Amino acid sequence: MKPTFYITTPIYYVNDKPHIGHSYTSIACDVLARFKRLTGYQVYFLTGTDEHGQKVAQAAKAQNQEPQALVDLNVQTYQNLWTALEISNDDFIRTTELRHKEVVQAMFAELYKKGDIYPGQYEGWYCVPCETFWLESQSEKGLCPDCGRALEKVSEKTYFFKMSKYEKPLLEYLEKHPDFVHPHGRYNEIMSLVKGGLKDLSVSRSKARISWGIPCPFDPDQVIYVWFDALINYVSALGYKKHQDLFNRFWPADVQMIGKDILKFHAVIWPTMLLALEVSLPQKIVAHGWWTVAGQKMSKSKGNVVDPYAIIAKVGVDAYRYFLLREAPFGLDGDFSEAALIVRYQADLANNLGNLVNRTLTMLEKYFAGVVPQVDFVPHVEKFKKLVTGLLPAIERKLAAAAFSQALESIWSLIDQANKYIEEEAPWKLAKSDPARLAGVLYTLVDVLRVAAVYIYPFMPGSALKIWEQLGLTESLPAANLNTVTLGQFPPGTKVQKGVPLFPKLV
Ligand code: ME8
Repeated sequence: MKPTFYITTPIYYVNDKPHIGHSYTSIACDVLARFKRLTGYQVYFLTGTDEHGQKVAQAAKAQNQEPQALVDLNVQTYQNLWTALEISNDDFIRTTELRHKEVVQAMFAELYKKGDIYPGQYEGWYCVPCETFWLESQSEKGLCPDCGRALEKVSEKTYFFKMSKYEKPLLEYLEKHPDFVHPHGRYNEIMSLVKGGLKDLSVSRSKARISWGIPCPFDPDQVIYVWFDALINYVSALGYKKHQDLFNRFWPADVQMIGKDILKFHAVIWPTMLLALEVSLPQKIVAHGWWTVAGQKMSKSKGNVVDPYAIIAKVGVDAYRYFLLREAPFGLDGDFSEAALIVRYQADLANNLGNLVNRTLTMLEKYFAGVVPQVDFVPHVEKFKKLVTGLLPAIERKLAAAAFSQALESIWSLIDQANKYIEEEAPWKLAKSDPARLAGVLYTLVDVLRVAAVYIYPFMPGSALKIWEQLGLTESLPAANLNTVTLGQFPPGTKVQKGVPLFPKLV
């Protein structure tokens, strides 16, 4: 039995199109999913869309459409982008699906039966864009503390979730699991938030005000609050209480990746819901930083939203994936600029990786008619062996800490070393003076490229497959196992096939 790995992205709102920020979380999860598959894990990678709530209802109204028609249309923009970006999710959940709604209603009813959901009267302030209720004391001048927009005053019947009852159990859990929230600074934030006290949470809305949601199973006048509904996707997708084998195999999730904006929902509300339902808590919530453009939040009104397709058209899918993960340390904010993207493209991809592939294959074609030689002496092989042996533990450690940029640096140290090797060995001179050594040098270069391609695959699947193909390798790259990939395995006699440059000059 393979060990398992369950990873989730947030489920994105479908009231608008996805931008680079949304793609960041999905790409990061995709890298982890692909890496885990390459190290022998059975992976379940979930993403999806959050389709209920007032935001969607208002967007539909503004477009003179039924909410269901709008979400059916908009969900495709997410699905199409994930296909374009080669996101390898195993499942895609939509909160309007029956499999999800059934679980939400069952959980809501279970908590009601238990007394953890109870009726009451809600009076307070509501932020429509954020779908969040605020207390008078939390808001200044009637504005939302998160987005700064005007709050609406509401007074209505509601059901509350007894979150206060789980304050102590959550605190104890957090104390025992200091890795529950990553990075550690965010864990500290959550600790102080919980220590500050948890209030009961309003988890239903009057149907008269918001009808676009999952109906409360025992009160026809109420619909379930969109966040209570949305968080449950992580277990409804596994068929909670329906497909127990799938659920037991993958739950609790290993990594729940989110942006820092929704940390409180995932590290406070979600675990208290699970504690109340007596379901295990996820292993780890990983919160990443925020992408801005020229230091500004992306927004339609500012007209600075970066369209993923424009970037793909410019530098290709893989450079896009590479840039987002290489440029900014994962927990911190990053500022997107086309100038920085181009610098990375030229330096790391075109001049470094692309050039290494191109030079190696050109020399192999020139000196050995494109056939990988049989060799018994490989100059400086120890240097490469040392690097390759240390690579897997280093990358495992870095990816476990969501340090994507550092993991890429480690892979690039191998590529740098190979480029340096060409300069040091000067194969064009060896061609005249020492053909045996030349064979050894070129063998090492294709051998290093073979290993590098497997490590690159989770980050840039398309480019890794192109390198693989140009190297003439026929076994399946996605089926490789990094635990057994080492140097010295390149089959002599393989005919390489130089193709078009991996990272062509930008026009
Ligand atoms: O919050 N930089 O959905 P959402 C980095 N439906 N990441 C960004 C980003 C940016 N500028 N903009 C968006 C919701 N993201 C809820 C989630 S989960 C049960 C429900 C990413 O469409 C980041 O992961 O607003 C953030 O947390 C998520 O998109 C929010 O997506």
